[in-house]
Parts: sequence; structure tokens; C-alpha cells
Amino acid sequence: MRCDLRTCRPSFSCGLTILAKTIDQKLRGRVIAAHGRNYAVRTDADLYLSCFTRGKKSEVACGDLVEIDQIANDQGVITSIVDRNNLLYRSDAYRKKVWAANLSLMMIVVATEPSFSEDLLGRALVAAEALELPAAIVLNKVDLTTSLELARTRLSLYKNLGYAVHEISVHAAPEQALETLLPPMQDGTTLLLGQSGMGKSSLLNLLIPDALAATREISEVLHSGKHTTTDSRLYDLRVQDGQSIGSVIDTPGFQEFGLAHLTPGEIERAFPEFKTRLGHCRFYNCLHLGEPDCAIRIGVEDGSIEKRRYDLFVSLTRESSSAVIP
Ligand SMILES: Nc1nc2c(ncn2[C@@H]2O[C@H](COP(=O)(O)OP(=O)(O)O)[C@@H](O)[C@H]2O)c(=O)[nH]1
Ligand SMILES: [Mg+2]
Ligand SMILES: [Zn+2]
Repeated sequence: MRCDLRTCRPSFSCGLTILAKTIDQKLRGRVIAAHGRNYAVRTDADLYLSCFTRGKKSEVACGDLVEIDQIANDQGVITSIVDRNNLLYRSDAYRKKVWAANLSLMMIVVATEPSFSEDLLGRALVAAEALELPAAIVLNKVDLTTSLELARTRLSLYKNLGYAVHEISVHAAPEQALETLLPPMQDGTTLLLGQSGMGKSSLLNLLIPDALAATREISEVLHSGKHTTTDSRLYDLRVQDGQSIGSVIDTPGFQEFGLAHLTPGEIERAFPEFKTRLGHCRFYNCLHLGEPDCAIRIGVEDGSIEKRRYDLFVSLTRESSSAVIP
């Protein structure tokens, strides 16, 4: 019996079956969870909880669009990564790791209490600038009024640099928090960052009411039963008329936000307040670390560049130049 690709069924032992299968099962989806070299990929129709790459080195990130070959019910091999708009890395002195892909906004959650780390905040902003990714700061727990003014004062620097600072209280004013945060997140993919204690999990649960349950389900497969929270996870923000109106990537490990993979040029360009001064140093290849007649250091001395921002620049430049990332 002759058959063609449309009528051929896997139960018929026909030579075309295998071909039909490959054509049928080249699926396109989005990576919604990443744990080590295990990924969960969601296609329009299905969720493939157990996907992996064949290569030795895996460069797939949460948020990536990928093509997969189905190999079993919920298992797939990732065969290719569809072009990315952007890819965020983090690194230590020895290697860089992919972190999240296809982002449209970085949202950094800080709080009135406990005190937040300005070093981490600054690093996140530099990472965003290096990708030309818009960044916004969320100040949570504004109900804790005794520490509110201090937090506002610390954040005024970033407001002056042009970053949006959204004040919210997940506990005291959840509806208002949604009204404030959903519009900028709409239609894109927002990376949610925050050091622990800032209320990131509380905010995520407000944005995605079943986030914790969904995480548990996927974690069980990715970690074969172990409950850990080391994954990056992508969630649909809201579904309207069957269409998602945006997504959020939640990612742990913010405590060690290494940017040693950035080059000195990328670092200096990631400071918006340096922009008008770059190119005005005495030496064309000035590193702004102590050279005479350095426009950046003159800016620090006359107060137009904040000392804490310059200090961050120096730390990042030193880390970058002592790193041995291949
Ligand atoms: N007062 C106050 N506490 C909050 C608010 N949001 C979160 N918290 C509390 O802050 C602590 C840390 O919250 P959590 O969501 O676990 O923070 P995460 O470590 O960033 O994920 C918890 O005790 C929360 O109940 C808020 O808007 N106001
Ligand atoms: Mg948490
Ligand atoms: Zn200089």
C-alpha cells in the first residue's frame, strides 16, 4: 500500500512514517524552566517537562524560544535556539552562565526594610544597560513608614539617572501594586530580581496567584522529586481572551551577580551619567582609574557623578580585568 504524509499513521509500517514523524514533531516552544541542563518547554499545545540538549555545553536559557524533537510523551531534545532579542549572563571570575533570554524589562525589587544592597542594585542596572534593556526599580513595603524616607533618599540618585521607581506595598495595597506594575510589564517578558527579604515571592504571588503551585509541579520533574528553588521560571502574567499579555521570569541567585564578562568599554557605557563625558579624557584610552585629566574623575570631584557609582565602576572594571573567562 502506498501512503502519503497526510494519511500515513505510525501504526502502519511504512517507510514514510519516520519522515512524517520528524516533520510533524519539529515543535517550537519557549523554555519556561531551567535547572542545570534540564529544561521545561511549553509549546502552543503542550508542556514538555523534560527537555535537554545533545551538545556537551548547554547554552539554553529560561525565556529562550527553541525547537524540539519530541522523543517521548513529555520529553524532547532541544535541537536549536531561535534568534534571541537578548541574552543576560552572569559570571564569576572563571566562567559566564546564561541566565535569561528575550527580555523586555528588568524589574529590581528593593524594600524599605530590611536595608537593600546598593551594590546589587547597581550591578543589576549595569547588566540591564549593557543589554540596552529598560530597567525599573520597585520599592516594596512602603507601609513601613519609619524606614520609607531613608529608602527614598537612597533611591533618589537612581530616579535622577532616569530609572523609574515604583512605590508599592504588596501587603497593604495589593490592588494598587498591580495597577502600578502591570502596565509596564504588559506584552513583554519581565525579569524579576531581588535579594532575599525584599518581598519578591510575595509580589510574584500577587502577579501570578498560582505561581507557587506551578513551581512545585515543574520542580518535581526537573529535580526528580526534590523541592528546591534553584530554577529560573517563566510565568504567564495574565491571560485575556485566551492570549497571554506578558510574562515574568523569576530567578534566584541574585546574591552573586558577577559581571566579570563585561568588557571595560561595556562597563563605562553602562553608566548613563558617564555618557556626556566619555571621549573627553586626556588619553583616548583612559580607563578612568587614576589617569591625569580624566573627565570621569573630574565629574566625581565636582559632584556631578556620585562617588558610590564611581566606586561601583571601579569594582566592576577590576573584576573584569582580573577575570579569566574564556
Ligand atoms: N510590611 C510588609 N511586609 C511585606 C510586604 N511584602 C512582603 N513582606 C514581608 O517580607 C518578608 C519577605 O517576603 P518574601 O516575599 O518572602 O521576600 P523574598 O525573600 O524577597 O521572596 C515576609 O515576611 C513578607 O511577609 C509588604 O508590602 N509590607
Ligand atoms: Mg523568596
Ligand atoms: Zn578617564
